[in-house]
Amino acid sequence: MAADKNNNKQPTAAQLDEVKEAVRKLLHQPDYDDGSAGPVLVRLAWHSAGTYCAKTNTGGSNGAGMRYEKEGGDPANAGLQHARAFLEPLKAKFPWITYADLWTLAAVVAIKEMGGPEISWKGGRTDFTDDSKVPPRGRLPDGAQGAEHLRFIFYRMGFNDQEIVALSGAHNLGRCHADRSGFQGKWVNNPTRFSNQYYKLLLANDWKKTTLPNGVTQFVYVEEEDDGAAAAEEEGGEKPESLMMLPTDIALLSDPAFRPWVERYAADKDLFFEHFAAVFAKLLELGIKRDASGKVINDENAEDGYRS
Ligand code: DDH
Repeated sequence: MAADKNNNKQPTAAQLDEVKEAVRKLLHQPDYDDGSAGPVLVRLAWHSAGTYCAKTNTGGSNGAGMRYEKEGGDPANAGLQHARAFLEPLKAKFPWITYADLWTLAAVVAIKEMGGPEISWKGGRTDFTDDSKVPPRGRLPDGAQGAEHLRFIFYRMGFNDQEIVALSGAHNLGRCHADRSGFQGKWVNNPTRFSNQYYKLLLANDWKKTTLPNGVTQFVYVEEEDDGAAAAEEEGGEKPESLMMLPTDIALLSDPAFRPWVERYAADKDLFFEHFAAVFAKLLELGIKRDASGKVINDENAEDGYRS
């Protein structure tokens, strides 16, 4: 009898715990960026899901299309090969999990481990077996643009203004790399600790437009040198790195519908954590159809999610 594609074998809780533990163990990467694989893993999950188009029901985290050049080679995804490489040994160790599930689960584990909220995650995503269903390039946001672009991109996925601001709080984590996106620097002083610092800094500082040597425009804030920093410098320590914001981050401040949410999240960390957990879980589910029991309903061309 032909296998029922909707009846894919789900991993046990114990099996998933093993994967989660393995993700936790790989987060500490002393020679990579700020010492953690966490931020780039979060970005991998976001870019895998952020291609979703509600109108055509295409894109989204199902399929793990970034393994193919068509999506992986999108300049918007530059640098995410590092995230995929971090997870490759886990895929080898736990071959029963699909890439699409592993990438999304890793982000949820990383956010929690970096001090963020618990995010609900469901498995059952499948991996495409060729690139025919990989979404077209150009669906991810361009940091050089403004509020209109943010709405164009995120409304396409089915998000509203509040959700756009909550999702943007992921920029508490990680940094920009000139050789990946053209932008340079981190948003907050501790980029491996999940917090609402991003919103506080957005509001508190006077962000100055600057053009980098590569011609890219971003916003910077150079911290006033306090006595501590001056002393550290005298002792041969390094000057604190100036923080940055993308033009799209600054758009959250100037837009009348976005700004009140920036203010609320800056003032109330618990509210931000609660809203972020909800919106990140929604992001990871875009385009995934489930039956009443939560099992993924595959279409006829997809591979089974789980193989023993
Ligand atoms: Fe982002 N992001 N992002 N971002 N993002 C970059 C880095 C990281 C935009 C542009 C950039 C989200 C939304 C937006 C993370 C998570 C999320 C970089 C730097 C650019 C550019 C890449 C590089 O040079 O390596 C823009 C534009 C938007 C928008 O329009 C709202 C969202 C929604 C998330 C999310 O996770 C929910 C993370 C994490 C990073 C840090 C990556 C790293 O390697 O460190």
